[in-house]
Amino acid sequence: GKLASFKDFTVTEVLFEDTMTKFIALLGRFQGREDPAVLLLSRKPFDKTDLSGLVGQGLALQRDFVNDIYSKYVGQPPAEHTTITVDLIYPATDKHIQKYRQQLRYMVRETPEVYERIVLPYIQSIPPARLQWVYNVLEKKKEVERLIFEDPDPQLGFMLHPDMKWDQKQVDQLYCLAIVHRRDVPCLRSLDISHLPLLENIRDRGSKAIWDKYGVPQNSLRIFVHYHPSYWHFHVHFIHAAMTAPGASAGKAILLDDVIDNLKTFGGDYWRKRTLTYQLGEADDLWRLLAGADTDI
Ligand code: M7G
Repeated sequence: GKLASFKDFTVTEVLFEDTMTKFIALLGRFQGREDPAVLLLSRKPFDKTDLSGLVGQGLALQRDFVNDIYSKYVGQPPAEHTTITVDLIYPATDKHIQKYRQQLRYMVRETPEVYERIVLPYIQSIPPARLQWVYNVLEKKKEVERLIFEDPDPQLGFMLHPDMKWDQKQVDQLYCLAIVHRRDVPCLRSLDISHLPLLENIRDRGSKAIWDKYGVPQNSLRIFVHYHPSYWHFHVHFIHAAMTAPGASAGKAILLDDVIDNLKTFGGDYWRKRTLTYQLGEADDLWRLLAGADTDI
């Protein structure tokens, strides 16, 4: 890809840092520009395809201590092992800044009534421009060369790409995203029995495409949707079962198998009738709407 540098970038705030996963989110500005930018930096996992390069000749060592059979060093690996992943969101909206800022999380119980009265109008008020990247993908204006699989059917079809979170280097970090062609399904709540063929198609043909391309079998895939998602156009996450991702946790992820099985077992209106419990950050607009509303959540 293209090389660039952020030399005119000034950091104004550390939004979030996770020392365990080696991830930092920064807020800042480019010189002479009004709009804020969000920069996400993460360290890459060790490159297991070049282990000898990692610990061989190139690794400069400084000894910290030795005690009997135990010793510790500070190591400087060769440059190709120290690259980081950088995601830039520019211009960043308040929503992006809120999403990455360290904040308290609350659990919300969303009844169907709360969904209809508060959440649905909120979803409908989101400017369509937020989904521009999704439409760019569906219209083949972006990420064309990254396409893994497409079923072009307007009702049952979807496109499968590597998720932005995955650098496609190691299959045990696999993260792919299926985006449906139809534009009338914002989320889990919109699903009824008529969507079963769509859901099963995504599960079966998505898994098959991942097997064909990456050799990862379906029983090594954690396939789920988010409720709430960040983007209200129906999509499905495919990640390697070996991975622990924050987005795969309770209060956020619902397995696609459960989405399907509940429709089959309990009826087509299952996801419309249920109370759904999930987490929201206190900086989220929706949290403020729900917390301020005259209702039990
Ligand atoms: P989500 O469940 O709406 O929200 O998932 P989340 O971001 O809170 O998980 C959207 C998914 O789309 C995430 O896994 C993102 O990493 C991914 N994603 C976001 N953008 C802007 C892009 C993009 O431009 N390209 C691709 N391939 N994936 C993206």
